[in-house]
Amino acid sequence: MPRHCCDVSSLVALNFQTPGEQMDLNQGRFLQNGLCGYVLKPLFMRQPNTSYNPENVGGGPGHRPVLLTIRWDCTFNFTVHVPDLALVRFVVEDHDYTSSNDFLGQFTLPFTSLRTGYRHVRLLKLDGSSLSPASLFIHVEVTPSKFSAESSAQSTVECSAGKP
Ligand SMILES: [Ca+2]
Repeated sequence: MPRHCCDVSSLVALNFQTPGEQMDLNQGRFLQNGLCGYVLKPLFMRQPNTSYNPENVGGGPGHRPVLLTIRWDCTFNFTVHVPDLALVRFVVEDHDYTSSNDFLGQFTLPFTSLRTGYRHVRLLKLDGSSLSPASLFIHVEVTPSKFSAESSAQSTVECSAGKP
């Protein structure tokens, strides 16, 4: 098969019978295009001789680190290295001391679809159906990252002392 035929598309096998994180990520990826099943790769991945390397967090094509700050009960800081490819997944689990942390709801969306400011994140059940009226009320902030290749802290969580 000529090389140019292989560059046209990528096929991914996914078991659509099993709900879970992989299905959530898949649906989140295609959310930005109305779940039509087609999303164009970013330009840095479509160039014939791209040197993009997903394991290179120190630079390269598509690498433009930003700091994602989510405020809820706590403040969560994440360094996002390649925003054009990143997905953000909110997961809510119960938390008790007598059983495991059971899944309650989730919502996954592309980082590029995330809007800043105060937002309601509507939660979905394990099967992808709505968990209405359950939602998260959060504050989203995106700022240029001070990340450097030598820096080890890529994500942090800060909670106020004395909160109930
Ligand atoms: Ca539990």
